[in-house]
Amino acid sequence: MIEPVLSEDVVAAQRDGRAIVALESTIFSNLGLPSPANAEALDRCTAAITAGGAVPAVTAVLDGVVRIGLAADEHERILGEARKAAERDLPVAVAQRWDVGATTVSASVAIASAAGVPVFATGGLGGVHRGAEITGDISADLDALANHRVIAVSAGAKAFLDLARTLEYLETVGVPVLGWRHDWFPAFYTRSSGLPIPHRVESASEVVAVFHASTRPSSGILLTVPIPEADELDAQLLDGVLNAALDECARDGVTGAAVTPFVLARIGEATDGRSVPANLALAEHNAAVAAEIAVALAAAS
Ligand code: PSU
Ligand code: MN
Repeated sequence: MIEPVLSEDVVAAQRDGRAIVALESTIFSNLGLPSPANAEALDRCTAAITAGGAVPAVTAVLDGVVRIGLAADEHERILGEARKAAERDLPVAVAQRWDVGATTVSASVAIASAAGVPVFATGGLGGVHRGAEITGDISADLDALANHRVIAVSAGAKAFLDLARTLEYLETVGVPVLGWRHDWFPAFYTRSSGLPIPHRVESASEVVAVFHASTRPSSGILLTVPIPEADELDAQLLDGVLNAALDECARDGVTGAAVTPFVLARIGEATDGRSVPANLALAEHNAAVAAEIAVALAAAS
């Protein structure tokens, strides 16, 4: 079984019963955001968690070792070239001693739960891809939430996915889906996908109460937080960009794990960089909300 190596910060926080928020590393690598916005995203997310009274704990595989909590001078290793590591890739990354494995949401929640860190923040969750009825492409992020005891905070998922099927899938595998002071499932760059959220919550203590009332010993919950209003992008502009990027995938044979990084890169180019500040703003906001949840959870334990 994986045995993540915890940083001194994380060990000390656990000893003292202080709040911790886990982060993934794919979003901060060349697979998630262009340079230098990726470094800014990492700085802003970790600063938001610290300002919220919690300890940030970035997950990654470095030199074949599964880690949670990186030293500041190790952060730059995940900012460059990295191999995408979903949960099922972790054993391979260890056995083959990958230099830098950038953890996705599925890998991160697996690592966080193995390390006893119950709160995790990201930008956007993976989901059921459009056309999954043909390709079968359903992100491992969804099953990971059903199988690891973590509260995952995300701005919903990007609209290049099939968001209605993503919600259906989460329902099937028994993951509670909560909306942070919001009635709609958010679509990452926009506050609403038009799909109603199963359950609205108003406070961190309410999220903690839901977590404590779980029916399964090793399942997580998804807390969706809409992008702040001031940072929201235009839905129509995005629709055109997403459809063009998906057409390009189909034409050029881009499939599987390559789809998400490909579409993310096209969105960045086609929105003339406007998507990048929005992405940073929502990731930072999610990190701040996650810190609030982690503080409430630590106080309740
Ligand atoms: N969505 C984003 N930004 C990202 C990702 C998704 O808006 O960086 C990354 C996350 O790491 C997520 C992964 O866990 O992509 C999902 O990839 P796939 O669709 O291959 O499961
Ligand atoms: Mn996939």
